[in-house]
Amino acid sequence: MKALSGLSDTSKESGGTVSSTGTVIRSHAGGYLVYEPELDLNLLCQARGRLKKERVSIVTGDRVALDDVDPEKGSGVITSRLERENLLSRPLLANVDQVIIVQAIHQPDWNALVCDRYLVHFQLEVRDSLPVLCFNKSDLASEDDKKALRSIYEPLGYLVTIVSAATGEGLDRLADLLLSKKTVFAGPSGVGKSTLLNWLEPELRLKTGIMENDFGVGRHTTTSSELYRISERQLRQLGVDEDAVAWVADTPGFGLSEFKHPEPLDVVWQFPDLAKLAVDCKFSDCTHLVEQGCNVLANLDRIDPVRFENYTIMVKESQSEKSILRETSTKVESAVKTVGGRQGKAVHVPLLSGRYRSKAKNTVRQQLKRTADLADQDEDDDALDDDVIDDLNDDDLIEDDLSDDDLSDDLKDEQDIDVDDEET
Ligand SMILES: Nc1nc2c(ncn2[C@@H]2O[C@H](COP(=O)(O)OP(=O)(O)OP(=O)(O)O)[C@@H](O)[C@H]2O)c(=O)[nH]1
Ligand SMILES: [Mg+2]
Ligand SMILES: [Zn+2]
Repeated sequence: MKALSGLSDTSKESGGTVSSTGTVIRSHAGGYLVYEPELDLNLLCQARGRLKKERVSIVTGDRVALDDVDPEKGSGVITSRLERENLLSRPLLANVDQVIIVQAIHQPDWNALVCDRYLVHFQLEVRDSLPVLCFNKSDLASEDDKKALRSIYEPLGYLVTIVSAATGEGLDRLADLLLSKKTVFAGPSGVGKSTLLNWLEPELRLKTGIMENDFGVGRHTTTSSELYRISERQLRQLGVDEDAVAWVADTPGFGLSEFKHPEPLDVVWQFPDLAKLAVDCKFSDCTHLVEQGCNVLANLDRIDPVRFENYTIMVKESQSEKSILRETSTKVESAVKTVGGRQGKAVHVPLLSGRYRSKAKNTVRQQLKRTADLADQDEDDDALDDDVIDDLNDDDLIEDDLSDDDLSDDLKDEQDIDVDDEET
Protein backbone atom coordinates (compact mmCIF):
# COMPACT_ATOMS: atom_id res chain seq x y z
CA MET A 1 0.00 0.00 0.00
CA LYS A 2 1.26 3.46 -0.83
CA ALA A 3 2.15 5.43 2.29
CA LEU A 4 -0.47 7.96 3.22
CA SER A 5 1.09 11.02 1.75
CA GLY A 6 1.56 13.68 4.36
CA LEU A 7 -0.26 11.76 7.02
CA SER A 8 2.07 9.07 8.28
CA ASP A 9 5.10 9.30 10.49
CA THR A 10 6.67 7.66 13.46
CA SER A 11 6.48 8.65 17.09
CA LYS A 12 9.42 8.62 19.44
CA GLU A 13 10.01 9.18 23.11
CA SER A 14 12.20 12.17 23.91
CA GLY A 15 12.94 13.22 27.45
CA GLY A 16 9.63 11.94 28.83
CA THR A 17 7.42 13.70 26.28
CA VAL A 18 6.21 12.12 23.10
CA SER A 19 7.19 13.76 19.83
CA SER A 20 5.67 12.95 16.51
CA THR A 21 4.22 14.51 13.42
CA GLY A 22 0.67 14.92 12.25
CA THR A 23 -1.57 16.72 9.83
CA VAL A 24 -3.75 19.70 10.63
CA ILE A 25 -7.31 18.75 9.74
CA ARG A 26 -9.01 21.88 11.05
CA SER A 27 -8.03 25.15 12.62
CA HIS A 28 -10.08 27.44 14.78
CA ALA A 29 -9.53 30.42 17.00
CA GLY A 30 -8.38 28.34 19.96
CA GLY A 31 -5.94 26.06 18.16
CA TYR A 32 -5.62 23.22 15.68
CA LEU A 33 -7.08 19.78 15.36
CA VAL A 34 -4.20 17.53 14.30
CA TYR A 35 -4.48 13.93 13.16
CA GLU A 36 -1.68 11.81 14.56
CA PRO A 37 -1.42 8.65 12.45
CA GLU A 38 0.58 6.44 14.83
CA LEU A 39 -1.93 6.90 17.62
CA ASP A 40 -4.74 7.17 15.07
CA LEU A 41 -6.06 10.07 17.13
CA ASN A 42 -7.16 13.63 16.60
CA LEU A 43 -5.31 15.88 19.02
CA LEU A 44 -6.24 19.39 20.03
CA CYS A 45 -3.01 21.35 19.68
CA GLN A 46 -1.68 24.81 20.33
CA ALA A 47 1.18 26.31 18.35
CA ARG A 48 4.29 27.02 20.38
CA GLY A 49 4.64 30.71 21.22
CA ARG A 50 7.72 31.09 19.03
CA LEU A 51 5.73 30.10 15.94
CA LYS A 52 3.15 32.76 16.71
CA LYS A 53 5.85 35.32 17.29
CA GLU A 54 7.50 34.43 14.00
CA ARG A 55 4.09 34.49 12.35
CA VAL A 56 4.48 31.04 10.84
CA SER A 57 1.15 30.38 9.18
CA ILE A 58 -0.37 27.00 9.83
CA VAL A 59 -3.35 25.99 7.73
CA THR A 60 -5.45 22.89 7.22
CA GLY A 61 -3.40 20.24 5.45
CA ASP A 62 -0.09 21.37 6.92
CA ARG A 63 2.15 18.69 8.32
CA VAL A 64 3.44 19.69 11.71
CA ALA A 65 5.95 18.46 14.25
CA LEU A 66 4.40 17.77 17.64
CA ASP A 67 5.73 17.72 21.15
CA ASP A 68 4.14 17.03 24.54
CA VAL A 69 1.69 14.64 22.96
CA ASP A 70 -0.75 13.39 25.57
CA PRO A 71 -2.99 10.64 24.19
CA GLU A 72 -5.07 10.62 27.39
CA LYS A 73 -5.95 14.27 27.19
CA GLY A 74 -5.89 14.22 23.40
CA SER A 75 -3.57 17.21 23.28
CA GLY A 76 -0.18 18.26 21.98
CA VAL A 77 1.96 21.24 21.06
CA ILE A 78 2.94 22.18 17.52
CA THR A 79 6.65 22.94 17.44
CA SER A 80 7.16 23.52 13.73
CA ARG A 81 5.53 23.36 10.33
CA LEU A 82 7.08 20.91 7.91
CA GLU A 83 7.78 21.83 4.32
CA ARG A 84 4.73 22.40 2.13
CA GLU A 85 4.24 20.70 -1.20
CA ASN A 86 1.62 23.16 -2.34
CA LEU A 87 -0.92 25.63 -1.01
CA LEU A 88 -4.41 26.21 -2.39
CA SER A 89 -5.46 29.82 -2.09
CA ARG A 90 -9.16 29.23 -1.84
CA PRO A 91 -9.88 27.62 0.44
CA LEU A 92 -6.53 27.83 2.19
CA LEU A 93 -5.38 24.26 2.17
CA ALA A 94 -1.87 22.82 2.10
CA ASN A 95 -0.38 19.66 0.61
CA VAL A 96 -3.26 18.71 -1.63
CA ASP A 97 -2.64 15.48 -3.57
CA GLN A 98 -5.40 15.90 -6.11
CA VAL A 99 -8.40 18.00 -7.04
CA ILE A 100 -11.61 16.45 -8.28
CA ILE A 101 -13.57 18.96 -10.30
CA VAL A 102 -17.23 18.07 -9.91
CA GLN A 103 -19.81 19.24 -12.39
CA ALA A 104 -23.39 18.26 -12.96
CA ILE A 105 -24.31 16.97 -16.38
CA HIS A 106 -27.73 18.57 -15.92
CA GLN A 107 -29.28 20.70 -13.19
CA PRO A 108 -27.28 22.85 -13.54
CA ASP A 109 -26.33 22.00 -17.13
CA TRP A 110 -22.67 21.30 -17.74
CA ASN A 111 -20.88 24.35 -19.14
CA ALA A 112 -17.68 23.97 -21.16
CA LEU A 113 -16.28 27.39 -20.26
CA VAL A 114 -16.85 26.90 -16.54
CA CYS A 115 -15.22 23.48 -16.83
CA ASP A 116 -12.14 24.95 -18.54
CA ARG A 117 -11.92 27.73 -15.97
CA TYR A 118 -11.79 25.20 -13.13
CA LEU A 119 -9.24 23.10 -15.01
CA VAL A 120 -6.91 26.03 -15.62
CA HIS A 121 -7.27 27.31 -12.06
CA PHE A 122 -6.43 24.01 -10.39
CA GLN A 123 -3.67 23.14 -12.85
CA LEU A 124 -2.03 26.35 -11.68
CA GLU A 125 -2.68 25.70 -8.02
CA VAL A 126 -1.63 22.04 -7.87
CA ARG A 127 1.03 21.78 -10.50
CA ASP A 128 2.13 18.23 -10.11
CA SER A 129 -1.22 16.49 -10.48
CA LEU A 130 -3.76 16.80 -13.26
CA PRO A 131 -7.29 17.46 -11.97
CA VAL A 132 -9.81 14.63 -12.24
CA LEU A 133 -13.14 15.42 -13.89
CA CYS A 134 -16.18 14.06 -12.13
CA PHE A 135 -19.51 14.48 -13.89
CA ASN A 136 -22.35 14.00 -11.42
CA LYS A 137 -26.10 13.52 -11.76
CA SER A 138 -25.67 10.81 -14.39
CA ASP A 139 -29.20 9.71 -13.45
CA LEU A 140 -30.40 12.80 -15.31
CA ALA A 141 -28.23 12.21 -18.38
CA SER A 142 -28.51 10.18 -21.56
CA GLU A 143 -25.85 7.76 -22.78
CA ASP A 144 -25.06 10.27 -25.54
CA ASP A 145 -24.44 13.01 -22.97
CA LYS A 146 -21.95 10.82 -21.15
CA LYS A 147 -20.21 9.72 -24.34
CA ALA A 148 -19.89 13.33 -25.48
CA LEU A 149 -18.21 14.39 -22.25
CA ARG A 150 -15.76 11.52 -22.33
CA SER A 151 -14.94 12.24 -25.95
CA ILE A 152 -13.98 15.83 -25.15
CA TYR A 153 -11.80 15.33 -22.08
CA GLU A 154 -10.31 11.85 -22.22
CA PRO A 155 -8.27 12.54 -25.38
CA LEU A 156 -6.82 15.58 -23.57
CA GLY A 157 -5.39 13.31 -20.89
CA TYR A 158 -7.91 13.95 -18.10
CA LEU A 159 -9.35 11.15 -16.04
CA VAL A 160 -13.14 11.28 -16.38
CA THR A 161 -15.54 9.69 -13.90
CA ILE A 162 -19.27 9.75 -14.40
CA VAL A 163 -21.27 9.29 -11.22
CA SER A 164 -24.61 9.77 -9.58
CA ALA A 165 -25.00 10.61 -5.93
CA ALA A 166 -28.67 9.75 -6.39
CA THR A 167 -28.21 6.17 -7.60
CA GLY A 168 -24.64 5.41 -6.51
CA GLU A 169 -23.47 4.84 -10.08
CA GLY A 170 -19.69 5.13 -10.42
CA LEU A 171 -19.05 5.79 -6.74
CA ASP A 172 -16.92 2.67 -6.23
CA ARG A 173 -14.57 3.96 -8.92
CA LEU A 174 -14.58 7.42 -7.31
CA ALA A 175 -13.73 5.88 -3.92
CA ASP A 176 -10.78 4.08 -5.52
CA LEU A 177 -9.37 7.41 -6.67
CA LEU A 178 -9.37 8.75 -3.12
CA LEU A 179 -7.29 6.03 -1.50
CA SER A 180 -4.43 7.29 0.64
CA LYS A 181 -4.74 10.81 -0.70
CA LYS A 182 -5.86 14.26 0.30
CA THR A 183 -8.47 15.23 -2.27
CA VAL A 184 -10.26 18.52 -2.73
CA PHE A 185 -13.77 18.44 -4.20
CA ALA A 186 -14.26 21.64 -6.16
CA GLY A 187 -16.81 22.84 -8.68
CA PRO A 188 -19.78 25.11 -9.18
CA SER A 189 -22.56 25.45 -6.64
CA GLY A 190 -25.34 22.90 -6.77
CA VAL A 191 -23.49 20.21 -8.70
CA GLY A 192 -23.57 17.79 -5.79
CA LYS A 193 -20.13 17.99 -4.14
CA SER A 194 -21.47 17.75 -0.61
CA THR A 195 -24.03 15.10 -1.58
CA LEU A 196 -21.24 12.98 -3.07
CA LEU A 197 -19.13 13.35 0.05
CA ASN A 198 -22.07 12.35 2.23
CA TRP A 199 -22.58 9.31 0.05
CA LEU A 200 -18.93 8.37 0.48
CA GLU A 201 -19.07 8.92 4.25
CA PRO A 202 -22.55 9.35 5.70
CA GLU A 203 -21.11 10.43 9.05
CA LEU A 204 -19.99 13.70 7.50
CA ARG A 205 -23.58 14.97 7.32
CA LEU A 206 -22.57 17.93 5.20
CA LYS A 207 -25.28 20.43 4.38
CA THR A 208 -26.67 19.98 0.91
CA GLY A 209 -29.23 21.44 -1.41
CA ILE A 210 -28.77 25.04 -0.44
CA MET A 211 -28.55 26.87 -3.72
CA GLU A 212 -26.95 30.25 -3.41
CA ASN A 213 -28.53 33.08 -5.34
CA ASP A 214 -26.99 34.95 -8.25
CA PHE A 215 -25.73 37.72 -6.04
CA GLY A 216 -23.52 35.39 -4.08
CA VAL A 217 -25.35 35.96 -0.83
CA GLY A 218 -24.39 33.21 1.53
CA ARG A 219 -21.17 32.56 -0.34
CA HIS A 220 -17.64 33.22 0.80
CA THR A 221 -18.67 32.51 4.34
CA THR A 222 -16.40 29.48 4.40
CA THR A 223 -13.25 31.03 5.72
CA SER A 224 -11.74 27.94 7.24
CA SER A 225 -11.37 24.60 5.61
CA GLU A 226 -11.51 21.13 6.97
CA LEU A 227 -10.21 17.72 5.99
CA TYR A 228 -12.71 14.93 6.50
CA ARG A 229 -11.78 11.33 6.83
CA ILE A 230 -13.50 8.59 4.90
CA SER A 231 -13.21 5.53 7.08
CA GLU A 232 -11.81 2.16 6.11
CA ARG A 233 -15.16 0.61 6.93
CA GLN A 234 -16.90 2.95 4.56
CA LEU A 235 -14.32 2.48 1.82
CA ARG A 236 -14.76 -1.29 2.14
CA GLN A 237 -18.50 -0.93 1.74
CA LEU A 238 -17.76 0.93 -1.46
CA GLY A 239 -15.82 -2.07 -2.73
CA VAL A 240 -12.29 -0.96 -1.86
CA ASP A 241 -10.39 -4.03 -0.68
CA GLU A 242 -7.29 -2.26 0.58
CA ASP A 243 -6.57 -1.17 4.12
CA ALA A 244 -6.72 2.53 3.56
CA VAL A 245 -8.20 5.82 4.55
CA ALA A 246 -8.92 8.85 2.44
CA TRP A 247 -9.02 12.52 3.30
CA VAL A 248 -11.34 14.88 1.49
CA ALA A 249 -12.20 18.56 1.61
CA ASP A 250 -15.46 20.15 0.49
CA THR A 251 -15.33 23.64 -1.03
CA PRO A 252 -17.89 26.25 -2.09
CA GLY A 253 -18.30 27.30 -5.75
CA PHE A 254 -16.09 30.06 -7.16
CA GLY A 255 -17.01 33.58 -8.13
CA LEU A 256 -15.65 34.69 -11.52
CA SER A 257 -13.06 36.94 -9.96
CA GLU A 258 -11.62 34.11 -7.93
CA PHE A 259 -10.28 32.09 -10.84
CA LYS A 260 -6.54 32.34 -11.37
CA HIS A 261 -5.25 33.33 -14.78
CA PRO A 262 -1.78 32.62 -16.10
CA GLU A 263 0.09 35.35 -17.98
CA PRO A 264 -1.56 35.88 -21.40
CA LEU A 265 1.22 34.03 -23.26
CA ASP A 266 1.10 31.14 -20.79
CA VAL A 267 -2.62 30.38 -21.02
CA VAL A 268 -1.90 28.05 -23.93
CA TRP A 269 0.18 25.71 -21.74
CA GLN A 270 -2.92 25.02 -19.66
CA PHE A 271 -4.80 23.69 -22.71
CA PRO A 272 -3.12 20.37 -23.59
CA ASP A 273 -4.71 20.25 -27.06
CA LEU A 274 -3.44 23.72 -27.97
CA ALA A 275 -0.11 23.30 -26.19
CA LYS A 276 0.76 20.43 -28.55
CA LEU A 277 0.51 22.85 -31.47
CA ALA A 278 1.98 25.82 -29.64
CA VAL A 279 5.31 24.07 -29.02
CA ASP A 280 5.84 24.12 -32.78
CA CYS A 281 4.78 27.73 -33.24
CA LYS A 282 7.71 29.66 -34.67
CA PHE A 283 6.92 32.82 -32.72
CA SER A 284 8.17 33.06 -29.17
CA ASP A 285 5.70 35.77 -28.13
CA CYS A 286 2.58 34.50 -29.85
CA THR A 287 -0.89 34.66 -28.32
CA HIS A 288 -1.99 32.17 -31.03
CA LEU A 289 -5.03 34.36 -31.62
CA VAL A 290 -4.28 36.59 -34.60
CA GLU A 291 -0.65 36.14 -35.63
CA GLN A 292 -0.03 35.38 -39.31
CA GLY A 293 1.93 32.15 -39.66
CA CYS A 294 1.02 30.86 -36.17
CA ASN A 295 1.09 27.08 -35.97
CA VAL A 296 -1.97 26.87 -33.72
CA LEU A 297 -4.07 28.97 -36.06
CA ALA A 298 -2.84 26.96 -39.05
CA ASN A 299 -4.16 23.78 -37.41
CA LEU A 300 -7.42 25.00 -35.94
CA ASP A 301 -9.36 22.33 -37.80
CA ARG A 302 -7.83 19.81 -35.37
CA ILE A 303 -9.15 21.69 -32.33
CA ASP A 304 -12.59 21.62 -30.72
CA PRO A 305 -13.94 25.11 -31.60
CA VAL A 306 -15.48 25.50 -28.13
CA ARG A 307 -12.13 24.82 -26.48
CA PHE A 308 -10.48 27.42 -28.72
CA GLU A 309 -13.21 29.91 -27.89
CA ASN A 310 -12.66 29.30 -24.18
CA TYR A 311 -8.93 29.73 -24.69
CA THR A 312 -9.56 33.05 -26.47
CA ILE A 313 -11.77 34.27 -23.63
CA MET A 314 -9.18 33.40 -21.03
CA VAL A 315 -6.29 35.03 -22.91
CA LYS A 316 -8.32 38.22 -23.24
CA GLU A 317 -9.26 38.13 -19.57
CA SER A 318 -5.65 37.63 -18.64
CA GLN A 319 -4.62 40.54 -20.89
CA SER A 320 -7.13 42.89 -19.34
CA GLU A 321 -6.24 41.71 -15.85
CA LYS A 322 -2.63 42.50 -16.67
CA SER A 323 -3.40 45.94 -18.03
CA ILE A 324 -5.48 46.77 -14.96
CA LEU A 325 -2.56 45.66 -12.80
CA ARG A 326 -0.21 47.80 -14.88
CA GLU A 327 -2.45 50.83 -14.49
CA THR A 328 -2.72 50.29 -10.77
CA SER A 329 1.02 49.86 -10.38
CA THR A 330 1.68 53.01 -12.44
CA LYS A 331 -0.59 54.87 -10.06
CA VAL A 332 1.19 53.36 -7.10
CA GLU A 333 4.57 54.17 -8.64
CA SER A 334 3.64 57.78 -9.32
CA ALA A 335 2.63 58.05 -5.72
CA VAL A 336 6.18 57.08 -4.77
CA LYS A 337 9.26 59.23 -5.13
CA THR A 338 12.87 58.09 -5.05
CA VAL A 339 14.87 60.44 -2.90
CA GLY A 340 18.66 60.45 -2.67
CA GLY A 341 20.67 59.44 -5.70
CA ARG A 342 23.69 58.14 -3.88
CA GLN A 343 24.26 54.47 -4.46
CA GLY A 344 22.61 52.32 -1.87
CA LYS A 345 21.13 55.33 -0.13
CA ALA A 346 18.13 56.02 -2.33
CA VAL A 347 14.83 55.57 -0.53
CA HIS A 348 11.34 55.48 -1.96
CA VAL A 349 8.98 57.82 -0.21
CA PRO A 350 5.38 58.46 -1.16
CA LEU A 351 4.61 61.74 -2.84
CA LEU A 352 2.75 63.84 -0.42
CA SER A 353 -0.97 63.81 -0.32
CA GLY A 354 -2.59 67.08 0.64
CA ARG A 355 -2.71 66.08 4.28
CA TYR A 356 1.00 65.60 4.47
CA ARG A 357 2.00 68.37 2.10
CA SER A 358 1.13 70.93 4.73
CA LYS A 359 3.47 69.19 7.13
CA ALA A 360 6.26 69.17 4.60
CA LYS A 361 5.47 72.78 3.89
CA ASN A 362 6.38 73.47 7.48
CA THR A 363 9.66 71.71 6.95
CA VAL A 364 10.28 73.86 3.90
CA ARG A 365 9.26 76.95 5.81
CA GLN A 366 11.72 76.11 8.55
CA GLN A 367 14.46 75.57 6.02
CA LEU A 368 13.64 78.84 4.34
CA LYS A 369 13.45 80.61 7.64
CA ARG A 370 16.86 79.33 8.58
CA THR A 371 18.25 80.51 5.26
CA ALA A 372 16.53 83.85 5.71
CA ASP A 373 17.90 84.20 9.24
CA LEU A 374 21.33 83.45 7.96
CA ALA A 375 20.96 86.11 5.32
CA ASP A 376 19.87 88.36 8.13
CA GLN A 377 16.63 89.25 6.44
CA ASP A 378 13.83 90.13 8.74
CA GLU A 379 11.10 88.04 7.18
CA ASP A 380 8.65 86.00 9.13
CA ASP A 381 6.70 82.97 7.94
CA ASP A 382 3.62 84.93 7.08
CA ALA A 383 5.54 87.03 4.66
CA LEU A 384 6.20 84.00 2.52
CA ASP A 385 3.79 83.85 -0.34
CA ASP A 386 1.91 80.59 -0.41
CA ASP A 387 2.43 80.23 -4.16
CA VAL A 388 6.15 80.41 -3.64
CA ILE A 389 5.88 77.79 -0.92
CA ASP A 390 3.90 75.58 -3.27
CA ASP A 391 6.59 75.95 -5.90
CA LEU A 392 9.21 75.09 -3.36
CA ASN A 393 7.21 72.12 -2.35
CA ASP A 394 7.60 70.83 -5.87
CA ASP A 395 9.36 67.54 -5.51
CA ASP A 396 12.29 68.35 -7.75
CA LEU A 397 13.05 71.30 -5.59
CA ILE A 398 12.69 69.27 -2.45
CA GLU A 399 15.07 66.71 -3.85
CA ASP A 400 17.63 69.28 -4.91
CA ASP A 401 17.40 71.79 -2.15
CA LEU A 402 16.94 69.80 0.98
CA SER A 403 19.10 67.21 2.55
CA ASP A 404 17.86 63.80 1.41
CA ASP A 405 18.36 62.20 4.75
CA ASP A 406 16.63 64.99 6.63
CA LEU A 407 13.71 64.91 4.31
CA SER A 408 13.23 61.20 4.29
CA ASP A 409 13.61 61.10 8.05
CA ASP A 410 11.03 63.83 8.37
CA LEU A 411 8.67 62.03 6.09
CA LYS A 412 9.21 58.73 7.77
CA ASP A 413 8.54 60.27 11.14
CA GLU A 414 5.49 62.10 10.01
CA GLN A 415 3.93 59.36 8.02
CA ASP A 416 5.38 56.33 9.70
CA ILE A 417 6.46 54.93 6.37
CA ASP A 418 8.16 51.63 6.31
CA VAL A 419 10.77 52.15 3.65
CA ASP A 420 11.48 48.44 3.37
CA ASP A 421 7.82 47.67 2.72
CA GLU A 422 7.84 50.21 -0.07
CA GLU A 423 10.39 48.18 -1.93
CA THR A 424 8.67 44.81 -1.78
N1 LIG B 1 -30.67 14.02 -9.52
C1 LIG B 1 -29.60 14.19 -8.80
N2 LIG B 1 -29.53 15.18 -7.90
C2 LIG B 1 -28.41 15.32 -7.17
C3 LIG B 1 -27.31 14.46 -7.33
N3 LIG B 1 -26.33 14.89 -6.50
C4 LIG B 1 -26.80 15.93 -5.84
N4 LIG B 1 -28.06 16.20 -6.21
C5 LIG B 1 -28.89 17.31 -5.73
O1 LIG B 1 -28.30 18.53 -6.14
C6 LIG B 1 -28.53 19.55 -5.17
C7 LIG B 1 -27.24 20.24 -4.80
O2 LIG B 1 -26.39 19.33 -4.16
P1 LIG B 1 -25.24 19.78 -3.18
O3 LIG B 1 -24.53 18.54 -2.75
O4 LIG B 1 -25.75 20.66 -2.12
O5 LIG B 1 -24.33 20.62 -4.18
P2 LIG B 1 -22.91 21.32 -3.88
O6 LIG B 1 -22.07 21.08 -5.07
O7 LIG B 1 -22.37 20.86 -2.58
O8 LIG B 1 -23.32 22.84 -3.85
P3 LIG B 1 -22.65 24.07 -3.01
O9 LIG B 1 -22.40 23.57 -1.62
O10 LIG B 1 -23.66 25.13 -3.11
O11 LIG B 1 -21.37 24.41 -3.73
C8 LIG B 1 -29.20 18.84 -4.00
O12 LIG B 1 -30.56 19.11 -4.06
C9 LIG B 1 -28.92 17.39 -4.21
O13 LIG B 1 -29.94 16.55 -3.70
C10 LIG B 1 -27.39 13.42 -8.31
O14 LIG B 1 -26.48 12.63 -8.55
N5 LIG B 1 -28.57 13.34 -9.01
MG1 LIG C 1 -21.89 21.90 -0.80
ZN1 LIG D 1 1.28 30.95 -32.36
